[in-house]
Amino acid sequence: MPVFENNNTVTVVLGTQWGDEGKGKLVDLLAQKFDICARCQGGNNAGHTIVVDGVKFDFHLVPSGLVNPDCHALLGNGLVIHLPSLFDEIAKIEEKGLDCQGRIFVSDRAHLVFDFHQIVDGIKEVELGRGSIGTTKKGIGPTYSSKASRSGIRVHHLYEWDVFEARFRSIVANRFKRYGQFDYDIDADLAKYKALAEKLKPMVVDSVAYMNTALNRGQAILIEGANALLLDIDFGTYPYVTSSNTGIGGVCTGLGIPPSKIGAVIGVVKAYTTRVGEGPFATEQLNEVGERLQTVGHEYGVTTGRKRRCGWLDLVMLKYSLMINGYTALNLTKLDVLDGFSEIKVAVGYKFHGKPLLSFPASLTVLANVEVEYKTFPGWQTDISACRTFEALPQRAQEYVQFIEEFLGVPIESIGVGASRDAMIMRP
Ligand code: 2SA
Ligand code: GDP
Ligand code: MG
Repeated sequence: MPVFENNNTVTVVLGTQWGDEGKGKLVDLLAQKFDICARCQGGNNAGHTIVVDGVKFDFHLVPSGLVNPDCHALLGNGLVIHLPSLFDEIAKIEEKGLDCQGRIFVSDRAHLVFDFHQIVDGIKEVELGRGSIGTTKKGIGPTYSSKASRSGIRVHHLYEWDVFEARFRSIVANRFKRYGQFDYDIDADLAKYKALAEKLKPMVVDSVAYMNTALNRGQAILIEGANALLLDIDFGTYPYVTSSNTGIGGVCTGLGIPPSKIGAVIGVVKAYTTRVGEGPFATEQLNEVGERLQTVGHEYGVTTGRKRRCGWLDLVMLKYSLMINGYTALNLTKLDVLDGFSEIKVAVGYKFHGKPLLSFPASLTVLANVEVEYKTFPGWQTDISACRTFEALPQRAQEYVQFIEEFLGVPIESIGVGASRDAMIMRP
């Protein structure tokens, strides 16, 4: 798999659908050959599961490349970070035997998520009632709102305590005005952050200098996207999206590297589609097919434990995702989940009021009412979990993969056939 094109570009892994495609597993696998693994957006709404030698790791804020003991991890300026959750996550990873000391770095420009942001996330969801987004309630939207409205608090503010305290008191007072006097101990939180600032200090870096120096030195850098393109604040199914740019644009704005430094862009595609949270989902199967995908694929949220909604693969959506992110290669995951199906469907077109749609619609009213045109494939009904070459796959599975590849015009260079690190077919 040609993961680097030359030493001075970064390799990017992005989610192509609504998340949980298996990005963490690919990042962990690739990271064995990288010096640095960096996250550029999101927060601990993300959940990435990695299984190595029977040990399961759940990553939320920490980049998934950390399982490689020689890999350093960077949380870039585009992230929103809840410090207590970051330290809990590091403690849990270390309990599993991974030494994180001196390997995790945090941008001084990243924004901080506080408990009041998480409380506000919950209140906003209640206010929305039947129109709620189905957020993870991790405070992601309220923190990015603070950032955009210029009242946010960044990591470097922790080391200018007077500025930190003044901004903190002002933002909480503002939230009380808007959402009522919810239960919140400001002084206790300030004391907590004074201690957290000291704990964080050795990890704080100027991430722009860190990234660009590493690039100039020719270090191999892997960027791990969180969430996925259809959850992007601009290009996703707005407003049922997260609050960051989850597509390729977020790589530059979230790390401070120029677009010319982007090399391979690997899109991770689940062999079917899932979504957590609300919002239209054209190929959703509210029937036995959906239930079976959910059960066989163990489709539960890594962060919230919510059941993921399931449906067939949607190539109309993927073409749109490809247009925006420009994938140079694809990783098809969870093909093994389709093993037992006698027939497998793939969306190849949308019609609205009888007319074909030329592109993925912006309007959710349109998306919720499209007629989906499917191509049906006969299932292979064979266990493929032990296959390690493309040729070892049943003919029908090969045809399914080749159809996706030809429809999108992008090579599928790796295929997941199980959750563990080694359950991956690498195509030369
Ligand atoms: P938020 O919390 O403001 O980012 O939620 C806004 C929408 O974004 C969706 N979202 C996700 N979708 C898939 N996976 C995510 N991560 C976890 C996982 C999710 C979980 O890996 O399983 O545990 O539930 C993730 N994070 C955010 C969310 O469902 C809303 O639709
Ligand atoms: P991410 O958010 O994109 O990193 O994906 P998640 O970790 O949230 O969800 C993907 C789930 O599928 C995890 O439980 C993985 O262990 C699992 N997984 C990844 N690839 C495969 C695969 O090829 N086959 C199977 N059966 N499971 C996989
Ligand atoms: Mg996930």
